[in-house]
Amino acid sequence: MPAMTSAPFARRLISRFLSGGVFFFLFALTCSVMAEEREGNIYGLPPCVTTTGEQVDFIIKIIFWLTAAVFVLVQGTYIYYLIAYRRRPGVPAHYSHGNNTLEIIWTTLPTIVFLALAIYSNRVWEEIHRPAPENSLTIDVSSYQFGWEMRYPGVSGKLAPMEVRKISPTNRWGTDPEDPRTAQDVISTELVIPVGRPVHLLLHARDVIHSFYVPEFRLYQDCVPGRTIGWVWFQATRTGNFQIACNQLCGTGHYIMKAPIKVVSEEEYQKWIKPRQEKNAGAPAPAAPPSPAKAASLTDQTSKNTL
Ligand SMILES: [Cu+2]
Repeated sequence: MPAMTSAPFARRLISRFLSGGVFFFLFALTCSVMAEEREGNIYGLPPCVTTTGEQVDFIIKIIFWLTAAVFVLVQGTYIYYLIAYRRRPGVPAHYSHGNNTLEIIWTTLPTIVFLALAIYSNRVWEEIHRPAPENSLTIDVSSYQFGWEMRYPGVSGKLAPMEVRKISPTNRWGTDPEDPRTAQDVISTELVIPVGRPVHLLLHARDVIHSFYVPEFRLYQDCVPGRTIGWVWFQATRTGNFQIACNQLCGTGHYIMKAPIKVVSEEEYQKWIKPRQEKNAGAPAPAAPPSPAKAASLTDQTSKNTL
């Protein structure tokens, strides 16, 4: 190996360190530019706008502060012992052979905490998963490569019944073309919902697995081809504009798979839905789908399970 003088080596080390630093800085800058738009504190959770989301937040807060307290306690003790029992000339080392009382305490305490958290989380989970209230507004949400479509009930007030096995490039909602409600259904590329009213979603996928993800609603549910995911319901607590972002890597266009959500007052919602329902009252059968290229992947959907 050739002899290496210390000066060029040090220079090389510094330049590598600097280029690494510049790269890291640019990377961090890119990430921050790409990150979703947030209101207020960008380090905390995004604002929560659903009733069930508040319960999820409560659990997150309990777990966060418990973990923070344990972190400070454990690291504090560790640092104290490092300093108090450091190597000093003339002081003999102290050997500990364990302490049964301490062992019992630090095994029992976390067990109780974990059990309490499990029981409480389970209660919240059941609350979130209970059937949607009677007065819910039911909306069919359909995902495909690479977008979202919503189907609202028409003038009859009821969605045209659908079967997942009937979903195809020529019948993208799997409804019966003969049923008059099929033509009455209102199709939208944005999810418009009234504030303060329970909204029940029927989640569908036409091709591959997608994911309905709205951080502000504290909702995250996969949409699975061949199935109707029917447990998702929520009630918005305030108006605003949000976004559905597909959270399941579903292909090359995954990054553009978004749809706007508008939480509006009941009055504004009626103003939005009424003209559309009236327009469809005597409309012909639905138009062709936006992505006919996905025909092949739909042919094997035979199950009509409902979760
Ligand atoms: Cu997707």
